[in-house]
Amino acid sequence: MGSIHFFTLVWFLMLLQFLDPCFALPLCTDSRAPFTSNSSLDFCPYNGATCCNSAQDLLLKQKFESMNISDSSCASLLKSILCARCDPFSAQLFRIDYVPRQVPVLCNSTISSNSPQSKQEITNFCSQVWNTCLNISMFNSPFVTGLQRRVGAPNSSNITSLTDIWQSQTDFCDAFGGSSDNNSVCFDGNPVNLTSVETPTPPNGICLEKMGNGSYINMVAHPDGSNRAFFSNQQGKIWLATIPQQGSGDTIQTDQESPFLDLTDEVHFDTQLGMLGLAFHPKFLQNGRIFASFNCDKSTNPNCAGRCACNSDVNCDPSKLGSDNGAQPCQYQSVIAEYSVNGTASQPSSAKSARPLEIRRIFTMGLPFTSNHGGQILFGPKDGYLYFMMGDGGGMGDPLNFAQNKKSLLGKILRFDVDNIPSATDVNQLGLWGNYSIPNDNPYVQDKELEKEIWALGLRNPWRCSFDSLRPSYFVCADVGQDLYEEVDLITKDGNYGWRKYEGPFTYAAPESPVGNTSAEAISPIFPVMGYNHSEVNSNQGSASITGGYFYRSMTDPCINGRYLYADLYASSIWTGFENPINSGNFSSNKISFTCANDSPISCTFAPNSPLPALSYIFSFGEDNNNDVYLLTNSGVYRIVRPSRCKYTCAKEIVESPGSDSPPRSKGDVLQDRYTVSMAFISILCLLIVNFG
Ligand SMILES: *[C@@H]1O[C@H](CO)[C@@H](O)[C@H](O)[C@H]1NC(C)=O
Ligand SMILES: *[C@@H]1O[C@H](CO)[C@@H](O)[C@H](O)[C@H]1NC(C)=O
Ligand SMILES: *[C@@H]1O[C@H](CO)[C@@H](O)[C@H](O)[C@H]1NC(C)=O
Ligand SMILES: *[C@@H]1O[C@H](CO)[C@@H](O)[C@H](O)[C@H]1NC(C)=O
Ligand SMILES: *[C@@H]1O[C@H](CO)[C@@H](O)[C@H](O)[C@H]1NC(C)=O
Ligand SMILES: *[C@@H]1O[C@H](CO)[C@@H](O)[C@H](O)[C@H]1NC(C)=O
Ligand SMILES: *[C@@H]1O[C@H](CO)[C@@H](O)[C@H](O)[C@H]1NC(C)=O
Ligand SMILES: *[C@@H]1O[C@H](CO)[C@@H](O)[C@H](O)[C@H]1NC(C)=O
Ligand SMILES: *[C@@H]1O[C@H](CO)[C@@H](O)[C@H](O)[C@H]1NC(C)=O
Ligand SMILES: *[C@@H]1O[C@H](CO)[C@@H](O)[C@H](O)[C@H]1NC(C)=O
Ligand SMILES: *[C@@H]1O[C@H](CO)[C@@H](O)[C@H](O)[C@H]1NC(C)=O
Ligand SMILES: CC(=O)N[C@H]1CO[C@H](CO)[C@@H](O)[C@@H]1O
Repeated sequence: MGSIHFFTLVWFLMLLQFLDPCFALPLCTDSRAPFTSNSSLDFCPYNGATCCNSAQDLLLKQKFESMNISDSSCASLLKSILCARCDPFSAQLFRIDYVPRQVPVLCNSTISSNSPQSKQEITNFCSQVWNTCLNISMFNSPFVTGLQRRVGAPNSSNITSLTDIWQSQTDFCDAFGGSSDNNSVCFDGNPVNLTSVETPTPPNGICLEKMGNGSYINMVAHPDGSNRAFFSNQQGKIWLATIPQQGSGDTIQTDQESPFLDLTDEVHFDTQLGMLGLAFHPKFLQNGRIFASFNCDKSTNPNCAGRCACNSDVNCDPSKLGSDNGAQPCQYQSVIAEYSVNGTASQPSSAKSARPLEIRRIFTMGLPFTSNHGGQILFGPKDGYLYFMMGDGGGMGDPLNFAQNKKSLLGKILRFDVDNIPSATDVNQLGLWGNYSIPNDNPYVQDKELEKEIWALGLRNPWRCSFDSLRPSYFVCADVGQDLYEEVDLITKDGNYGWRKYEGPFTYAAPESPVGNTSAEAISPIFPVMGYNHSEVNSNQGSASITGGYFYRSMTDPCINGRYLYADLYASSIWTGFENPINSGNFSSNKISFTCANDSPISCTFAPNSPLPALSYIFSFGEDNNNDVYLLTNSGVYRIVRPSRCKYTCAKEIVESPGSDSPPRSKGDVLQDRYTVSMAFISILCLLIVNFG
């Protein structure tokens, strides 16, 4: 097949993907993306995208048969419930973002819609299950678990009927029922079918206020939930700052002279080198643990030495790499180091500084070249593991094909357990790259040949990832492209994002490939959910670089609430991505204009004809404890504020009368508002979307 035809085919497949609302994110209960099987399953009624392979389908069939349900109506309901594991939305049905369940959430409400176009009743599936099955005996009932069980109800294995275990329909549906809330769907007996809703008019624009002049790479909200945040720069200093309320006219207060932690002596700073990541342990308030990710220089720093990513395991000979901008292979390293606030204050939350003494070196790896090494670190909000974003290590087109090589940590998202630190002997025996252990559900734990740190692969240079604060299973990364396309990916366990076989949705041919090729047939790449062509930001192909942001979950600007924000570093352009249907993983995105509020604490009226982009370089985004979003640029720190402050219209904004300063609001109020508004929005969507099966 000629490359043009193949190209057309890829486009056609993409088009199909966008037309089929049930194809995209969707996530399985094990955090993997559903896969597309080329034939229907024998037992469960799923074809196309599904979470079950034929072996899992067979297991479900055996489980169903072992239940020996005599009544055919009840049997058919139970079959659909068991098969919900195969639904491409099973992660939502089994609520993996909350407390994962044995049984999917059974739709228990008879929603009578108040929207005129869908005056329709949705079956109360939970009561249907109760009424059909209450007296029917079954082995290995999945309904023996749960609270509010009948006193003396049997625990397992015995033949039981629902009434053996549950007092009433109410008790039963309190335990297993639910509606489509929390941004999740419920199960109504049929495969989840999300229906698109009318796209709301795109927001007018983003209103910014300039909060500080400093140039930072990381902003991390204080783990204590207060109005404070940490800011770090690329040179290696971290400051603790207080964030003033919106409308107060105050700027971010940092004492430049007394940083929270100063690692500039350890950090090697250059264009793509420096302190690139900062994370606080999920239990920081108890244990005071802090983690920094940075680059160091082996030639000047004796503590900076680890195994080289270019080694014989991956057919890479460092002596053949040559020097890159004068640097020798593995002169520069990527490290993650641990620090502590212990001893600097009575409580970690009141610490104003951290001890500069490194507690532990978590990770060290020598880099083949000087670019594309990600560097961000984030703790997973659900699992508490440390995710480390690592690029392909540089070189045009990933010459050594590291990103597709599962024996290399380059071009990967890595996942570490930093709570169980093995002994030095074990670190050596296990062939680890530092002082951490491997979570036992990492995808390659069982395979001795492969790198057990890998969570996802096929990335070029993940530059800024985030977990959606409302839906932690949405782990979004922007991945910087090579020649054509900047992409945003939804990261799933063992997901392969295609580089260097694909650049975004396009096939990519590496200009040189001294070792290793991956055939297109050997991988099933997960294509980006958002992105842009280089031609959109720059007529000279080349200089574009994506900066990933956040799902905007603040109600400060209700018109961008729920949208994913991302930017181009050089062009200073910003996009918002809108997911439709909600929870589908199917996004459309628009470039959005922005301007600065006249009453910005620091003046930042952008010059209309300035040759420089308005914000200069957008390095990163940040999110505070109110879910307000910030832009970290080399011209300073900007906060997204109410659209009316820039005279943007947003119908959903409640404009307060000028001069009436609203009283300070607690985090609870803000969350409550966010919840109320998003629930109203979600319930309208759900009326349209869910369960018309
Ligand atoms: C597709 O189905 C055919 C037979 O129907 C089978 O031989 C082939 O291995 C399947 N391919 C994949 C990728 O599952
Ligand atoms: C399954 O149920 C039928 C009656 O409904 C019964 O005759 C049969 O023995 C049961 N099988 C097992 C393995 O219990
Ligand atoms: C279920 O069994 C109870 C008593 O065991 C009986 O009163 C009731 O009518 C039965 N219901 C159905 C729907 O068979
Ligand atoms: C069920 O298990 C719980 C604890 O697992 C136990 O306390 C209870 O006695 C058991 N009930 C029966 C009926 O076996
Ligand atoms: C559905 O289930 C949820 C969660 O158990 C409960 O709060 C709600 O009241 C139930 N609704 C109906 C109509 O039963
Ligand atoms: C909804 O979310 C809240 C926490 O935000 C959680 O406590 C609750 O169990 C969730 N409900 C369902 C049905 O998952
Ligand atoms: C999904 O729902 C839409 C509208 O409710 C319907 O037209 C479509 O056939 C459904 N798709 C499936 C696969 O059930
Ligand atoms: C930021 O820079 C501007 C322009 O140089 C200056 O007027 C302002 O005082 C500075 N603000 C802060 C908080 O440093
Ligand atoms: C810091 O203090 C906490 C609480 O006492 C303790 O659990 C932790 O191990 C200490 N960490 C270090 C590095 O001393
Ligand atoms: C493991 O920790 C020890 C003590 O901090 C350190 O000397 C060593 O370099 C670390 N190993 C790696 C690979 O970072
Ligand atoms: C990889 O594939 C390209 C073309 O597809 C070819 O030119 C190159 O020689 C291959 N490299 C190796 C090491 O096989
Ligand atoms: C057939 C069977 O498994 N019977 C068991 C039912 O459960 C009780 C205790 O809950 C056991 O004693 C029985 O052996």
